[in-house]
Amino acid sequence: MELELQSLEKEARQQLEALSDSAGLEEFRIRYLGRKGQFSTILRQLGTVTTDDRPRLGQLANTVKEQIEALFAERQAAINSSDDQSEDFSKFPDLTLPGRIPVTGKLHPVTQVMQEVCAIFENLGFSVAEGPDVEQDYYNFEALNIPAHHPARDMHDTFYVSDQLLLRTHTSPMQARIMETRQPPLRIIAPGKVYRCDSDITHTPMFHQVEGFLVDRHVSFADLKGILTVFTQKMFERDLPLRFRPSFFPFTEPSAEVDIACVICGGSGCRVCKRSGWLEILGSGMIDPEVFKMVGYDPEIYSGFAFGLGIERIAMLKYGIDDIRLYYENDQRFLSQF
Ligand code: 2NM
Repeated sequence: MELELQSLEKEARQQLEALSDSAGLEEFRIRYLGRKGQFSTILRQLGTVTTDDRPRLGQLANTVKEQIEALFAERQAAINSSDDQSEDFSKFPDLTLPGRIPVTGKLHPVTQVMQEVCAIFENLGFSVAEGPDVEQDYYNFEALNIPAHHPARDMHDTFYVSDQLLLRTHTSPMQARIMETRQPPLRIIAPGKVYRCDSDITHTPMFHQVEGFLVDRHVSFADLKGILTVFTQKMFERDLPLRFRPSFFPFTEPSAEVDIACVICGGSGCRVCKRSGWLEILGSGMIDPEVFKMVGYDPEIYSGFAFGLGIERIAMLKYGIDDIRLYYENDQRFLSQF
């Protein structure tokens, strides 16, 4: 039995050395130290040895068992702490992973196109003027030759803040304010938000405009054609055919709407241009002498032209966007494309 104990001790020490994980530890514990383990089995055999040998062998067996238990505890501590260490390592960042690309913000497509339009006119010598969104009835209508009850007010149904205060329906009130306070020669563009009671796939109650005007001595319709031709060529990045189509605005006479050959079909007719081959991109005209009289300019000395364009519409034509409401839904799948 003494020999048996010695070989068991040797075997257990070797096994302990070889242990490397907690599953192995548990297997070891059951096999040697458990209630039905090898040491318990030997201790149970003590009953079969002579009463003389029993105390010595019993003590020996207990000492060996205690030593193995101590070694086991040591091994267990070592393995658990190395397990902990590998867990700690897993908390470190994996330096082999590809980096995260930070999401950088960018300007809304409407803002981008607005800045592009302004840049083209600035390069043609125009200055930028911004004014209030809440405007007086006088500057929005009266000063622009649209008196109360004039039928042209129908096209500009808007949101009233009070009897004489409203959300501007175009940015031309700014032009009237400038003409009132400054003398020609003037080349000004007024970008900004405008408001109309309108809402469907081609109209939102708020949209963006850039309106511009040029006043000097001897300004003619040829100057208007020249400036607007250069603008459309720069904006659409090619030499598109243009059409000046007679129209009406209360503040210009004569007036013309400017069409470009359809950017989708090239002029042969499609769904976008409603089979006409042309797309309307802006309104324009020679400033009406009545507007000059309202702001105190002598129409015998000065003449000028003015124009207005809708930014959302220009951007739709430029990028082939088919529903104006997409601009204002804040959907990243749409916005991230620009
Ligand atoms: C348009 C079309 C035609 C326009 C007129 C003026 C002002 F104040 F000078 F008279 N500003 N903008 C104008 C002229 C705007 O938008 C379609």
